[in-house]
Amino acid sequence: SREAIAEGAVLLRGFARPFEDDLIPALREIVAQAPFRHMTTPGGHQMSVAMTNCGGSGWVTDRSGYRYDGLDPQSGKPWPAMPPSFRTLAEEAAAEAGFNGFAPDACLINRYQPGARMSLHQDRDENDFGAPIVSVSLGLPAIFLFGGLARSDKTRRYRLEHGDIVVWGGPARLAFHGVAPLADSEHALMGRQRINLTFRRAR
Ligand code: MD3
Ligand code: FE
Repeated sequence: SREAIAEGAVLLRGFARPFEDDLIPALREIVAQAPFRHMTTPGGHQMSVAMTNCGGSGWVTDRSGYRYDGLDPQSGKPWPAMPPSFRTLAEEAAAEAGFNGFAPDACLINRYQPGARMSLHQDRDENDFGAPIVSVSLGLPAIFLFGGLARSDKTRRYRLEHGDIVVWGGPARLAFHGVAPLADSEHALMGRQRINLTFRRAR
C-alpha cells in the first residue's frame, strides 16, 4: 500500500517483505566486516543507537563533528560494498514514491536494542537535498516521530513495522524527526532489536 504521510513523504507498508530473505544474510555479512558501534556525538555523548554503514560513503560522528567518510574509522578500510539487493530495493521504493533515478551512495544501518532512541533532528549532512532518503524498517516495531521544518513544530507519531519503507523527499526532506525508545519484545526473524537502513545520496 502507498500512504502519503506528508507532502514528499510516502509510507510503503510491507514493501521490503519480498526482499527479507536476501536482506538479512547480506546484513549479517556487512556486520561481520564492519561491526555495529556506539558513536560519540560532537557534544561528547554516546549514542544509544549502534551504527554501521555500507556503500561508498558512510555517516560517522565523533568529537570533531558529523560527516560522510569512505573509510570506516574503526578499521581504516572502505565500508563494505552496498549489496545488490539493498540497492535494488532502495531504487524500487524510491520509484514507487515518484523518485525515478535514485542512486544511493550511502546506506547507514541503525541498530536499536530495547530502550534505544533517536532524538529529534534533521538530516542535513548530505550534499544534495534534491535526492530523497529511503528508510527500511526491519525487526521490532518502533514509534517514529515526524515533525515540521522547525524543531518546535508539533510531531505526529507513526508505528513502523518490519518491512515498512518510508521515502522522504521534496518538502519533507528537511523535516525534524526522531524515534521513541524501543519497547522490549521479540521478533521472529530479527530477535530483540530493530534495524533501520537509510539510503542516501551523500556526496
Ligand atoms: C524524515 N533514522 O538515521 S528513519 C537517521 O529509524 C534516522 O533509524 C531513523 O533518522 C531510524 O537519520 C529514522 C526515517 C527517516 C530518515 C530520514 C529522514 C525520516 C526522515 C529525513 C528527513 C525526514
Ligand atoms: Fe534522521
